[in-house]
Amino acid sequence: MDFHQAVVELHENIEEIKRQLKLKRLRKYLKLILIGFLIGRDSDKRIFELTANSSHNLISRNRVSDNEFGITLVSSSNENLIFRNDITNNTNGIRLSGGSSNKVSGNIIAANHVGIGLVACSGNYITRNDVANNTVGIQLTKSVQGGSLDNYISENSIENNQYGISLLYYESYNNMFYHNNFVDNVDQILLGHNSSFNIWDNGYPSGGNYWSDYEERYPNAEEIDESGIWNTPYVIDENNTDYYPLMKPWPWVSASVNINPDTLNLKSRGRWITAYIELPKGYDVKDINVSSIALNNTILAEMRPTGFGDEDGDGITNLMVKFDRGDLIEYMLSSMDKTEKFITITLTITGKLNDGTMFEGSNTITVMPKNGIRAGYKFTK
Ligand SMILES: [Ca+2]
Ligand SMILES: [Ca+2]
Ligand SMILES: [Ca+2]
Repeated sequence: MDFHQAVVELHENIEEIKRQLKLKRLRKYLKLILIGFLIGRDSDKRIFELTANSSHNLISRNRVSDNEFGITLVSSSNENLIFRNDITNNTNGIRLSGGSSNKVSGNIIAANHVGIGLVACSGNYITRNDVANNTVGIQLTKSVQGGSLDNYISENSIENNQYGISLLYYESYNNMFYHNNFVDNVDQILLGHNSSFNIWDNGYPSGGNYWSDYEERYPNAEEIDESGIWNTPYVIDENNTDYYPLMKPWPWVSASVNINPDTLNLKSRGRWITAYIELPKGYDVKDINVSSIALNNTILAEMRPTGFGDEDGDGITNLMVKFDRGDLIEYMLSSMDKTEKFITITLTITGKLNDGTMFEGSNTITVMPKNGIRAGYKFTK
């Protein structure tokens, strides 16, 4: 099955699961939140363990720290999504063993012994994680079942680890690493004496990875045309070369987003909902391509009206865009439990700058699906 299709189905599955478990209510009682099926929590400190053959689970928005094993997927656990967790100070942060088509994305993985460990697994997607200050950032290793092959590791920030990536065994090969930022790891990549072939770029002009030690190693390198790619490959060893190293860190800009109204009355006749988007230092909201802006990958921003201002008065200019309120309400009604009295919904806005740099930011609003909101009613937590 196509992986993206699998993720779509996973999301659909999740909505059904949430309805069944009424996790919205459980959320406030749980320190550790798993959205999905059953997870063991036993005395040898395996906090989140999906047992063998566990598939289509979402593990999201948990804080996992000070465990021997943080999040573990045991053999043949496939097509799970480990998304936006905060994983710190564990011996093993995330460990995938023997599974495939799992997606590990958007997690903060810091100060673990091994941040993400892949053991004898193939065809997994490790993307957009922030992997910093671990002994080993990402480890691809073997078991008696074999090595780790054909995994995609892209758009991660891999910074200040002792070893950025560890690939010690020749049984692990044909993994693809591109659009990652390797910044100030003591050893960017650790390979064994007997290494195998892995892919370190996505061809030209898409490019390979950003290496913080590049200019020190290749002081005479030059840019290929105006591609943002160096003309001299970054050689890791004889089987591992990034042929198209990036001159600048891969951009994935984190935007600050405020969506109004904070509470959405589903009976309201208003025409729009409004989003105020700020970008971090070094980026200009005037460079945002409005036609690329979408809400939850579903609803496109209106081309007008738009505007610039400083809605929250913090001195940072925002772009204001509008979304059709009817479209949003329709989208929400199709995806939520209408028997709930109120629901807090996270809305994620994505878009691109004119140069192709992508940004993303989220904000929550409250919705009262059943009764709407009486005039003057104030919602307090
Ligand atoms: Ca708001
Ligand atoms: Ca702000
Ligand atoms: Ca502002």
